[in-house]
Amino acid sequence: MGIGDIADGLARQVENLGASVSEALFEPVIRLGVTGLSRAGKTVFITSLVANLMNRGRMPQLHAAATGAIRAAYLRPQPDPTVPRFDFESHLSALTGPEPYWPESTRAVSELRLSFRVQHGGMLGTLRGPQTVHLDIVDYPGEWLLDLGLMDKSYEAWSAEVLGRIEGRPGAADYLALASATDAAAQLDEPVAKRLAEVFAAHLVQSRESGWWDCTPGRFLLPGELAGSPVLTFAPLRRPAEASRSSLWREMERRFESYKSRVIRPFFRDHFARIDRQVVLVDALGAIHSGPRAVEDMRRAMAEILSAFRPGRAGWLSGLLGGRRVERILFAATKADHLHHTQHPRLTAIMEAMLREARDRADFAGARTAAMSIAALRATVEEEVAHGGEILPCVRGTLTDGKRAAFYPGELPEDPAVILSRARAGAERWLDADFAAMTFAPAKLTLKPGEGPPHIRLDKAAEFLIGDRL
Ligand SMILES: Nc1nc2c(ncn2[C@@H]2O[C@H](COP(=O)(O)OP(=O)(O)OP(=O)(O)O)[C@@H](O)[C@H]2O)c(=O)[nH]1
Ligand SMILES: [Mg+2]
Repeated sequence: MGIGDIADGLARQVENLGASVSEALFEPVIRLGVTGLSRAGKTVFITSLVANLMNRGRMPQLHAAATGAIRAAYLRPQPDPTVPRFDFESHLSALTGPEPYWPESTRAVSELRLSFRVQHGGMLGTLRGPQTVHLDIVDYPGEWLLDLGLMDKSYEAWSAEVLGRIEGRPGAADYLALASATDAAAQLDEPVAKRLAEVFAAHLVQSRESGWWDCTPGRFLLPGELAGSPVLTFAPLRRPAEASRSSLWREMERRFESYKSRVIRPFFRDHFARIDRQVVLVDALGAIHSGPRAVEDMRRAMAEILSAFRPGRAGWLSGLLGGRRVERILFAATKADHLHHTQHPRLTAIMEAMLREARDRADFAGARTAAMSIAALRATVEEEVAHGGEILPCVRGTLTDGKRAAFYPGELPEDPAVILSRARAGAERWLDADFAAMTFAPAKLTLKPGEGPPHIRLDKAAEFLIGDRL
């Protein structure tokens, strides 16, 4: 290597350093957390949001897009090189290709950086010149957020609570039978521990599939590379009168504590602690379809999620947050394209009522919150169908088998209390109506230049989440 090469290398290093320093000093970064339980619509939301921010023809409600202040938006390398990148390109081509399909399920944290070139009008804007604003989008499973509730519980308290709560839920009978046949005071026998964890995890998975939310520990549902490790090989047991150091009970207790310190805590430290804005996606229509118990459960989960964002919560969390806090939280009911627009205000009203209750329940103050109903990718068109002398407001789309069909999901009540009070009363079924669910395939699209994929109120959601920072 010659002197020239070295000098060149040095210059480049300094250049890089210079770039990162100026970036840190002058280029604001918004960290937007996107979460929701599995299948809530996170991947579709991020993909469509980014596509619509890059091609802003369908974003009139995003002020900075409507005024033309956003001159350009482009993908840039993300700041955290060890976090998987959100695979935007593959997801977009799945959704907008010639044979569109929904993206595969994603099971971990991922991240994507979108950078904006912003130039405001007026004298101040002209004086300031163009600015760069970075939007770091962090996608993480809502299941991990709910784990926060475990942090201030001992293994004993958690066990008692879970064993008391799960009776009657799918797969719980098997687990409860196994747990009561197990001697927790006996010496640890690994196959016994493994069997307990497996049957308990199977119950969690089944409960989750039938619409229950509080299915913690979250990694039992999404184990990733931790599958089979001791930190996931525990389950709730009744406390025995006495337990020696080498007993099953003590070992379960140690594993529960490791789960807290080695799984939950690092997630909050590495990902959660740096979020400024948060959107929580909720498949509210899916829950309504599943019935009152799923709705009640969803309402409780919303309170629990909010309490994760409550300033001045548990000491260890405040320590991690170091005075930072999330400024805005949006609860969005996804897949609103399953409903004719005449019913959207009702869905929004249900979300708003739930959010109000969740705020009260979590004694939440601080961040601005909002509730909306949206569709990140509109898969249907509206249609009025005559049926038995009535006109039904339907939506029409392509089913997963390729056939086209019109669909009437049922009528949401005008007063959200009708849904919520029945849910709170622990009813098995809705009183006089049932709400059907249907899965549509994404529609085939022909996008004009400058247009992102069709959506419902994604621009309004973006305005609430990041509009003030652009
Ligand atoms: N009609 C319609 N369906 C949607 C929309 N968004 C999501 N879906 C449906 O919901 C499913 C789940 O969406 P994803 O975006 O993959 O959900 P996710 O939260 O990323 O799910 P996981 O990765 O499994 O946690 C999709 O396969 C679609 O069937 C939407 O805007 N409209
Ligand atoms: Mg996903």
